[in-house]
Amino acid sequence: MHDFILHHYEFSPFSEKIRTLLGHKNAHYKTVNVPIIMPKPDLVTLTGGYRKTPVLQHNNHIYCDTRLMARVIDEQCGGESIFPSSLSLTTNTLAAWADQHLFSVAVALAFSPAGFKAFRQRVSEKFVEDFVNDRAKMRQGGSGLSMDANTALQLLPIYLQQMEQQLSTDGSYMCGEQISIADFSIYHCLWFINNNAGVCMLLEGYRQLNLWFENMKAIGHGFPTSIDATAAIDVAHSAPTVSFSNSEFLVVNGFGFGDRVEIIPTDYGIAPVTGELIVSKTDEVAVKRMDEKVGEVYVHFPRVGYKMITA
Ligand SMILES: N[C@@H](CCC(=O)N[C@@H](CS)C(=O)NCC(=O)O)C(=O)O
Repeated sequence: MHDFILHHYEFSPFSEKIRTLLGHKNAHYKTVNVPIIMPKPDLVTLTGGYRKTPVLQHNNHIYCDTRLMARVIDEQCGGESIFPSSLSLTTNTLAAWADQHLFSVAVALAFSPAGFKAFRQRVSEKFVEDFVNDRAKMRQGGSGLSMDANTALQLLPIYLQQMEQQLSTDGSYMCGEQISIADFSIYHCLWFINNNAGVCMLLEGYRQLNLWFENMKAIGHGFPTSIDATAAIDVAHSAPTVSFSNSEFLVVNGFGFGDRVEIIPTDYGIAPVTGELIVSKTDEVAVKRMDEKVGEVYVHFPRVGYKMITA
């Protein structure tokens, strides 16, 4: 039992990455269903502004971005690490490529004529309109997720073919015989494509890759129990406060312990989170913030994909 609370929604690919990782670790955890579009008042109360999905909560610690969440889960759940040291650069780089680039391909396919038609058939017209407006707003001022459908249709078979070749000659997983973060990051993108009846056929015909996909799917989601957002907020509120020290604090770009800062995603959904900088490591920062509803919370981010400015 690790007391994790995953704030997610079912059809979110990045949530699927984390659900599958929790499944791989045989974890028992709680889940809170978050709205698919803004407003998300309960989630934003916890994060202080970050609106993306998923968010991982551990008592009064709030982890934004699956890049960091995956490391936290891997460390706290134990078992064989999905971050093998001997393949550190290979697995992390491949995962980052999938989370950014391959995800953009998957999103572009979801918005392609065939993908969008299939999506429309599953939801109401009103939801389609609200969803499109919400995602357009989320992209404003950002740089990510701008690929067009033709580019995606051109790129996908190249990548699938490369995966097929590698899996046919070099072990059951993306980086060899051991499952790694690269598998989870590639999986959620292909899962998203596979879930869309208008584009799922693009994944057909790659024997080894389909085997790998079925193995990843068979991992499942572990042991989730659903709770409501109020219960999650209560968990944060009733957790004891933590006193942080600057003994392992890394000064980067002149930002010191206790400075008031804003942390902002650099790709899309660029809402800032403001607080007092209390954790600064190689690829993790966290701010302390106070909220009437949740009390004192510590909001953590990876460094990759985020920038920090003085508040
Ligand atoms: N870099 C983020 C990306 C997360 C992301 O883009 N999630 C999508 C859903 S899968 C999202 O936030 N969409 C808008 C929303 O849910 O509000 C991560 O790794 O967690």
